Amino acid sequence: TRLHRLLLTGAAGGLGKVLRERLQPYADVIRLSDIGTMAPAASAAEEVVPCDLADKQAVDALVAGCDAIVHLGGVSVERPFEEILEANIKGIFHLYEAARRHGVKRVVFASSNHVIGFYKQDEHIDASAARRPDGYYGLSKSFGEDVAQFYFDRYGIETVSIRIGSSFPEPLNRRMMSTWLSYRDLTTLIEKSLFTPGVKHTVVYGMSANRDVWWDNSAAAHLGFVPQDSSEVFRDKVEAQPSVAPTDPNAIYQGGAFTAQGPFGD
Ligand code: NAI
Ligand code: 15L
Repeated sequence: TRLHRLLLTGAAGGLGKVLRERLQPYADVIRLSDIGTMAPAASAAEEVVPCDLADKQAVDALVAGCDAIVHLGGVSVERPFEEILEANIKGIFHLYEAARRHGVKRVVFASSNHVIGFYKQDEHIDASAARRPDGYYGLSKSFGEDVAQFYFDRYGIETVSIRIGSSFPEPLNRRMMSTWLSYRDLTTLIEKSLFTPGVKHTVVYGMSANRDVWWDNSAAAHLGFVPQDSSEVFRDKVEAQPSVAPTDPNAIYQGGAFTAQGPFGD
């Protein structure tokens, strides 16, 4: 299956740069957007459209003419609330309002494990577990998931909210042995999220086939996502790192260090 025009927000970011290449086969044109610097369009199959997600009118114009959206744009770490409010909270509202106005029927939302970050690492949860956001960032993603549910219930816009674990070239620490999502598996999961019919609002955990996982994806089985990679191949390298104290949030909580960041001096 193939789209005419796919919007990718957050295109200048770590995952956006990877997906700029890897999502190309799924659309005639990929519209790339970010507030940060992007490489110029490499061919007629790319459109580069700078946009601040906090600017409602700009987002409305950005979404016009697109068939589907992969929404990665926003603040991706814990930051003062006011920054998160503009990019993530207002940003996702503007995006869905534009989707409604322009008839976009499918969104893939980069949610985060930080919506459930206060569960402990010895707890096993599925998508129906009550959310336990671990900071302003996690709260904004939790709001984003609610926005996605609302726009489905009210307007029939379908979303897959992917609670991404840790998507980097390799797991960077012991916690990420459980949360790691390879770029290959991320790409497959986004493809499934774009093209599986009838997803309504589906919540799925974005993790590879790692040995010790905390999350159960059976509620998202209809996506047919079968991860191919595993953090296990990096185990020796990660375990050569200094050990983590049992009192360190990185050893206790699913959200790791995010649970102990902030409140930024106010
Ligand atoms: P990133 O920080 O590298 O990319 C995010 C992009 O959003 C940046 O290029 C930034 O300039 C852009 N952005 C920020 N504020 C903006 C605004 N007001 N208007 C327009 N663009 C704005 O993050 P990364 O790692 O590429 O993550 C992409 C998405 O996936 C983010 O939404 C992040 O929260 C989510 N995610 C990523 C995980 C990972 O392991 N990489 C884990 C969980 C979630
Ligand atoms: C996230 O949500 C962040 O965007 C990413 O930078 C990582 O820190 C990741 O979570 C993680 O929990 O490892």
